[in-house]
Amino acid sequence: MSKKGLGFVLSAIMIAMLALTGCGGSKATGESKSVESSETSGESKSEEAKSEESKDSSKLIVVGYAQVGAESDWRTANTESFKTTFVPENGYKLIFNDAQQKQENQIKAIRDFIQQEVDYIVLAPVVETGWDTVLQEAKDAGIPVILSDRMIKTSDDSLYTALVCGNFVKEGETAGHWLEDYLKLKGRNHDESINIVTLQGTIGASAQVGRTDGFGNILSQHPNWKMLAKQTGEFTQSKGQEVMESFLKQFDNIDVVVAENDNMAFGAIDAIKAAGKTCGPNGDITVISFDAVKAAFDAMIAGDLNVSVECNPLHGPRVAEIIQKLEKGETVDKIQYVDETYFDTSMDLEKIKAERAY
Ligand code: GYE
Repeated sequence: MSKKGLGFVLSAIMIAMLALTGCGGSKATGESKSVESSETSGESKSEEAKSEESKDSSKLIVVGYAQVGAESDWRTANTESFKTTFVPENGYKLIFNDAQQKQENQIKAIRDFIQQEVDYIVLAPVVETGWDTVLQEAKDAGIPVILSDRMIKTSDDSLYTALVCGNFVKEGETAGHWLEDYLKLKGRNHDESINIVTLQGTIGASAQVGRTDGFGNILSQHPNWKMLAKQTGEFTQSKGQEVMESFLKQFDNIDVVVAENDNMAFGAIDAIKAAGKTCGPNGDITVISFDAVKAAFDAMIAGDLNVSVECNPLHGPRVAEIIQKLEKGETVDKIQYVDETYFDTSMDLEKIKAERAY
């Protein structure tokens, strides 16, 4: 049980004792909701209400989230998912930190969380390596760490309690299989060279490593697929555009661009158009990307993007479920991959987009 969990039990016992001695404690527990609503209505509170409120906030499970940054639409949806899940009404207090894509900032945030004695630390690790020291510090402080979105490389799996993320190698393989099918459909045979460039994510991020490796697994089965160049676009639209501009200057024979997220694909599409070329199902260059955020559906509907391999950012409720189980002393699966699919222009995209949350 977490320290706050223990505090909850202790304060429950105290409330029960007050009720037995006739001090009105049991009535107060029932009033906690109205205390919250008087807070939002801005009415002045009685001393009793104020003291109930502080009891209430001491019951909240405190979660520190070391977020990567705000580099993409996916990331925005992920942040939103945490901010709407870990709210007082659900029994949580969230301490949110945006590390601006820098590992040193995430390490500092984790140390701050330890100092603040949070109940749980959630980490979306910007890169895979370099976490052992700080996670050992969290372990020594008795604070469980839940990895969300990306994985880490460590020789000591006890440094984290659970991991929930997309299966990035599988996503990369899905992209490769999609290209196999697409080329077949287009009647492009095995003798023809298929020239590919890749806009990679943040180098060393598990989302980058997995997608690059997964696509590479399929590419290695096709001697006619040529990887002309791979370079990072840092998962951002502006960097994606910049790198694609330089690829287009270096190579005049690009058939396919693999962008390791949607935002880099949007940048690549702008660069392709600025270079006087066309892309998408009816264009010169086939564009493959990952995430499948709403703007990717728009780009497919507009005929600029061919396919987006899904990566679901809504990890807030999944992490909350893990925390609830841990609070009850139940065991949780160490690694949880989210089921994912892909979307391309052969589908009814308007309909699918309307049903999606991000
Ligand atoms: O694909 C990208 C984001 O880690 C899965 O990070 C995530 C990736 C996502 O910036 O858009």
